Amino acid sequence: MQNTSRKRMPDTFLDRVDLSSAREALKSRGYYLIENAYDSASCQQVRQFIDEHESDPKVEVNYAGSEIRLWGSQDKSPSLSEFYTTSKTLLERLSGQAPQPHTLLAIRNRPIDEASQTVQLGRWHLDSFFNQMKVFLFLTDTTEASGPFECIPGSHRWGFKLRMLAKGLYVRPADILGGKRTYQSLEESWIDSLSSHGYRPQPVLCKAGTVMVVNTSAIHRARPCLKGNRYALTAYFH
Ligand SMILES: O=C(O)CCC(=O)C(=O)O
Ligand SMILES: [Fe+2]
Repeated sequence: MQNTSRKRMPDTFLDRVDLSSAREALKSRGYYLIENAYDSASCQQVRQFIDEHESDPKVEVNYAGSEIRLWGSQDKSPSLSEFYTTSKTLLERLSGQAPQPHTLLAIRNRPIDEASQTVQLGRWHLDSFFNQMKVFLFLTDTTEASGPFECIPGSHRWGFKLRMLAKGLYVRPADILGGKRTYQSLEESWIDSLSSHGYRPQPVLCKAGTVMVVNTSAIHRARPCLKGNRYALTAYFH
């Protein structure tokens, strides 16, 4: 990642990505990890950026103050802009099509109040029924307790999605009136029952500096953060 104080060439983790392995993992599992994409100094610099912006008027605060979201972060620092552009190039190389820019989210999670059910439940979802790629950069080591990204491998496949659609589990007639799709918030009990059919949620545990490309039409969530801090960037495209 480009350092704002000293000019140097941006890191090119792109050239280390094995595109055919990445495509294969995205097809079979729904996500692909690129370890050591950024060094710890770059991660530290972005964490500092997030902390410095926590009181911005436009910051989104969720889960009883435990989560802050800074949208449009690609316009707020050269290093974040560089990550956004690199993510776009990565998706372009993977799919052969240029994605349309949308936004870069910088997010920080701190431990939730474990007594509160409302901040824990209702997190499982699909971003979209149709395939959609996002690029994450984890800025802290993710652990079982830090609130890792979790997804159900294989749930991004068309066979799975169409079965769920046909069973009325993803979209319901009432969605038209409510303006929200059923798949935008899936019941925990249903997620539990999927495990007995071999579709088990898996946390993505990795080191700070790891990049993840993920198809967010898979069932996924950010597990509630119970311990430590969680900082990440998420690049969105259309
Ligand atoms: O931050 C996360 O781990 C997941 C958030 C999420 O659901 C998303 O970005 O689509
Ligand atoms: Fe999501």
